[in-house]
Amino acid sequence: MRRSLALVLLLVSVLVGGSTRADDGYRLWLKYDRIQGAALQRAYATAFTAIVNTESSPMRQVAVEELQTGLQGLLGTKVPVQKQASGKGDVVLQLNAQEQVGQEGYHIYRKGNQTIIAAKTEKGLLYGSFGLLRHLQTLRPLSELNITTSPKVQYRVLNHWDNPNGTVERGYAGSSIWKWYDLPQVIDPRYKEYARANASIGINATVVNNVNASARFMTAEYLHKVKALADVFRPYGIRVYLSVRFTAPRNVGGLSTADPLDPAVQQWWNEKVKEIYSIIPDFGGFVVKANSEGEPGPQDYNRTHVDGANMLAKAMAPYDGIVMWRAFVYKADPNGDRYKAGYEEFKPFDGQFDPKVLVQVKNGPIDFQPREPFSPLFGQMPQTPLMMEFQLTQEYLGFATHLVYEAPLFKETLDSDTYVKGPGSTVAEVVDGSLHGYTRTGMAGVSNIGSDRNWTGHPVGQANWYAYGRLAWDHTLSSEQIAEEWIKMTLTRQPQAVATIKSIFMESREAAVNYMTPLGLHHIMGESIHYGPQPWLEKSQRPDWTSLYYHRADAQGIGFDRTKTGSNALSQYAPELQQQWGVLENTPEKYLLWFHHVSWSYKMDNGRTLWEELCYRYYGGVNSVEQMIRQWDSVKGSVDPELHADVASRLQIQKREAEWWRDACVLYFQTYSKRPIPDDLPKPDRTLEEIKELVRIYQLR
Ligand code: GCW
Repeated sequence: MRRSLALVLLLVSVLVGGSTRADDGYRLWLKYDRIQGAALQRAYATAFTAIVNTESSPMRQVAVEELQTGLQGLLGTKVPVQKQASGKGDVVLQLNAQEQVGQEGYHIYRKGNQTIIAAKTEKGLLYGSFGLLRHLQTLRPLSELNITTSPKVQYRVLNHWDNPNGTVERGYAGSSIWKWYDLPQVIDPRYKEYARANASIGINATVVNNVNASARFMTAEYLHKVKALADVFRPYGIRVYLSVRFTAPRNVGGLSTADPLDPAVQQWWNEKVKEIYSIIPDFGGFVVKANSEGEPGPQDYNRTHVDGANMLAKAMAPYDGIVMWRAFVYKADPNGDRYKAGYEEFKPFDGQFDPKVLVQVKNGPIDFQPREPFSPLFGQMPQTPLMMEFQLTQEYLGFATHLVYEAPLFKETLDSDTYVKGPGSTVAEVVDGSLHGYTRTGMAGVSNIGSDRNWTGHPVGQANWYAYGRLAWDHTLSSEQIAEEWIKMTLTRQPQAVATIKSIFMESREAAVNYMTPLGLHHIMGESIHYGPQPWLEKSQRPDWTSLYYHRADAQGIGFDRTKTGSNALSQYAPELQQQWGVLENTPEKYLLWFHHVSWSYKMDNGRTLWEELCYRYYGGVNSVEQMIRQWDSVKGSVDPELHADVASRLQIQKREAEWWRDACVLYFQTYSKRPIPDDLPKPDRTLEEIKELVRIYQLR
């Protein structure tokens, strides 16, 4: 009885109210909710009364479908699609070879009462359609409808670290969205939503499996599953790529070796690639993690990265595919410096890779820390296209419990000056090819997407996916602008609330750096799981997996000397940077402990000692989170209640964990500094042993 009453009520509320359902985040930033405000509503409604499309093709069809859905949602009226222009209120999709845009770019402009989306290719039309909708979703005036834009890099890639069993390495948003056991017969509707979201920000490549790769994906059985995904993604301009296990010829090919110089191995790969293209004609190519963290690679056969990468590139020769070879390598050497490993192994190979190879480099030299200087490889391999690899999933940024808007992190790396061709030779210009004239360019982001209803676990994780795509398209966009777009498209369009949320976003990354790893500390997190603080980690399977290896705290001070008196990792950078970062007084405080072992009594710019400043940073980080909580509270009426409550609860966890970090690090480093916590700061109300116990609980099996 009760149940049927509830059902009736539900039905009535859906019929009457339409949107009584709370916002669960599933629609991402493609919400298209009705625009409020009479003036803008009127202006938009008369400007867009029909969609004019003369050709039919799968890509045009999805562009038109998106425009129709979007306009209907935003304007509240159905907008018809027609073949003929009506002269006013038309949105016209127009191919035009003369447009001054790149192959994927577009030009949107007003011509009389019409809006023209012009491009050289259908892909440009697709991106332009999303571009127009974004303009309206963010409430920009019609008078500003004159947009010319083309992507700055060619391969705009999402890397999924998704395993065949449905788990996601470093994934915090549920399980994999790929249902390998159901494919190819069952096509989850999510695949299409995923493609729409990516197309809307210009992502054109997806690597669907983990770089710690299973050879399974090289079997016909699995290639047909991958093909089913490729078929869904194709109209959205997205090509599918696979991570390969270097020993696949042995694992699934029946060969006794995977030596890249062995003719039988080469033959196997040639045939495998041929088979792949017969199944997926627009297959994008391979990603390879070789001789890194135990993964197999050419060095197992006394061959080099070049031998391995070029063998795969040769197999790709007849096709339009590429090989993305990762430079994330380091050896367990207690006397070495992991910082230097990528450069040492790869720099000597500059100019030797096949033209189809891009070397994929993580933004920093260690591993996606809250803050890292840019990897010294950028700028130092002028003859080898280097791709940027960012991490969207928050492996070192508090998983899905911390609100950290990552665009400022991405921008910090991209805007860094390498000085390799004089001042102003930024990392972004290395990556977009303009500095060294790379013929291929790319950016990869390690995905934060999972099966959670809202895709990313933390609702703000969506903003990181969004920001990554926008920056891969155009690295000159500002973090603020991207934040504002996403907030307006996803959370609220009320100006005051937008401003407040934007300010939360903009302070969030620095807050995390302060409560986790201020002043250039790095790699002091929980062992293996990478959750919570563990600066006291002194022993592990490998020396470079401990915390001590990195912070080097002792009675005198703290930090890793990477100058000439230490590991001299600095020698891998341009002389200008060696001079800046090599001298303690000239080193930006944010990088201090990356490059110097600094005395506890060292005087900082503000007159405090290093020890005092370290304490203030940790306490400041927690204060920032408290401030974020208050700010988020203040926008309660402007954001969907369910979503608001979700973020509010996560902020509470973030505060609790920021306090762990603070207490753990201050108390632990105090055992070396032997100095008091400054008087005006409250003392931790627990002991170091108590926090150690907390961290231990999370590491129990
Ligand atoms: O960040 C580290 C992660 C590993 C990951 C590795 C990599 C896929 O802890 O889980 O493995 O980097 O980038 O290869």
